[in-house]
Amino acid sequence: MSCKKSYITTPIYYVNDVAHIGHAYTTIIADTLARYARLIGEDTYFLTGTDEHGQKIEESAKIRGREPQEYADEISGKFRDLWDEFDISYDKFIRTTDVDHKKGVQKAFSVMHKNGDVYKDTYQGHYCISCETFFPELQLVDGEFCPDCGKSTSVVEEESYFFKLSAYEDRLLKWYEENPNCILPKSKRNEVIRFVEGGLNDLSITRTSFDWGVKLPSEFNEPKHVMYVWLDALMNYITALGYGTDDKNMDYWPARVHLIGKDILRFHAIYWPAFLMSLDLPLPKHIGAHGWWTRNGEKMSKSKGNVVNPKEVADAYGLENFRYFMLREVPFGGDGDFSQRALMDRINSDLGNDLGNLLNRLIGMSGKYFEGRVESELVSKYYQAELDEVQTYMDKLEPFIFELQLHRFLEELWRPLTVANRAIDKYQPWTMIKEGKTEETMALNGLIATILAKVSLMLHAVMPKTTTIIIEALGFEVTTENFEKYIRNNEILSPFTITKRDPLFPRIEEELLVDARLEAIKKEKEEAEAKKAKLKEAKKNGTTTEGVALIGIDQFFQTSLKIGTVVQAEEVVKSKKLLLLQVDIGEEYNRQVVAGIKEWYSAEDILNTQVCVVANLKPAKLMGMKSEGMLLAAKDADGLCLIRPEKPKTNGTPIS
Ligand code: ME8
Repeated sequence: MSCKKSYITTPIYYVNDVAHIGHAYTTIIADTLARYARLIGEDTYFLTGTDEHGQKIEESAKIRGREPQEYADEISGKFRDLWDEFDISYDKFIRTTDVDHKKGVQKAFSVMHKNGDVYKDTYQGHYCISCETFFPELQLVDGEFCPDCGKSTSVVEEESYFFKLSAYEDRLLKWYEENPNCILPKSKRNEVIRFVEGGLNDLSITRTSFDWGVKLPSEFNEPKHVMYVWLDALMNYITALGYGTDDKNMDYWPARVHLIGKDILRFHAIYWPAFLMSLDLPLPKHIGAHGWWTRNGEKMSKSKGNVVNPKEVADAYGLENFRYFMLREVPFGGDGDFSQRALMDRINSDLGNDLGNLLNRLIGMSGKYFEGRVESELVSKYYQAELDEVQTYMDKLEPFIFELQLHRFLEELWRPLTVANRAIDKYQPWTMIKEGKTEETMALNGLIATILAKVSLMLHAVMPKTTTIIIEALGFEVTTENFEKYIRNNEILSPFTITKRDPLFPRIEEELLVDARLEAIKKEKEEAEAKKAKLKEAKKNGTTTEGVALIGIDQFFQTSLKIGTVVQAEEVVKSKKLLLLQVDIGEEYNRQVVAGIKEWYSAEDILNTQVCVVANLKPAKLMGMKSEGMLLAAKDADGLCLIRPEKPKTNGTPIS
């Protein structure tokens, strides 16, 4: 399945949000393919970028009080910075606001029109801004909500140009049939076929309801229309190669693989090939749709606070460990769950025990018995069976990569490591050396080095820096020539002296990322438990949870509480706190109450208002003045307020 030119793409990401683990996943798969293609000597072009037009972006910018271009510049820059930090080996980072891209889209529009595939009409439909897609009424959930994302749709009626998608049904079905691997995994191809067999409507490809998009070519004289964002976006795969401008890199076309998530398969597997047919361009070799990442079994969303930030994971666990984990953990096309436990297990077990330890064992054995020297000349004399076994595994590997079965690729790649670790346990070099079997021991070291060399070369695209360290320790370099030599031609390693080095995968014992959501759940649980314990304690002691003794109803009624009206109020001049009040509580004389409320109420505020009075308190003296009651009040950090009846009540009404 090898071809000379390899053009590999990621989706271009919307600039309405920053990158998360899903974006990183697609990009890392694409980067792995691109690195592998380069290593085996293919002329490779790897494209990624950002999708910056459309109503969704325009609204995101507006909400933040920004101009769309300025906002897009910022978020696009963040994507690019992240990919640079992640060492993503892209050859071009395209932005749909690039002038050349816009020219290319206009050219494509004109060509499709010239070829009779574009016509003008009016459109009425239910539009989901979030998905930038029209949906027929029948597909809406409860007659209103988007079947893809669940958000509310709006009815849009506008003049629009249409693409004759319906005319491509048969040709699309023929393409799927004649190219069983055009959509990977194959199960997804069946879904697409069923969808197309259900019938295709023509596609509205311009909008007049907003203007943040590529304008139509000037010859159309349609200043109100902008291109539909998916037409604009899909074209990036050819405008990046110079379509519509200098055609400079069009010889990379058709793409070897468009990597995407399953959410955007329909656009790539139906609209895109139809557009390409209309443009008389060849169709991509593969469209690879991967599954969805969840976190601890749940969909990731900002509101749940469980979105995995790829940079945080890479910082905590190591970028290349993270790459390995993502590619190894889930079968391509299936959904995957991100859990730190699973990531730690992969690092400690696959990387630490199987790979890292093997290098340590080689360093240890060659250091102890041969001053670090490793020679492979005699490997086949003593360990031909092991070499043969390894070779059968190695021969099967490459197709897994280009069929996007990266989890299988890594699974199979670990078999030679098992052969190596098993050989050490079986032949016991420490015994052999004691028995004077020096040649056999050296050959065993040669076997381990040979297996490590082969595995590291094959693993290089997944873990470039780590494998470079291993390969350099084995005395050679990562080059296409060496790939040919050691993988394709099965040559033996030249003798070399290994140097001691720190373990590549130090053991990880505890979760390194603070999981905000789990922390919140833990805190909630702890609080609930503390509350329960307090209640239990209170029950036992016959108190409230604050330790106040419980009383019976008869005890409560020993307190006489009454509604009263303040009929006279004056400030106690010498006191900062006290007001002197006369309160009518329905008795023949008014009660004098000295109340400590001056900080919050003036005499004027309280005069002629109703209050609640404790009427059977023994009189007391405050600053020499008699007080024959107390007002009910509540005081917290914000200050004090009086407790009053909600509606006017007759003075003296008992409170119960
Ligand atoms: O759709 N799990 O951009 P986008 C796995 N601009 N992958 C995920 C994911 C998740 N939870 N969430 C997102 C667009 N992805 C368009 C593309 S291409 C011409 C235009 C990945 O920013 C996945 O690859 O919404 C998905 O296809 C892509 O991000 C969508 O990115």
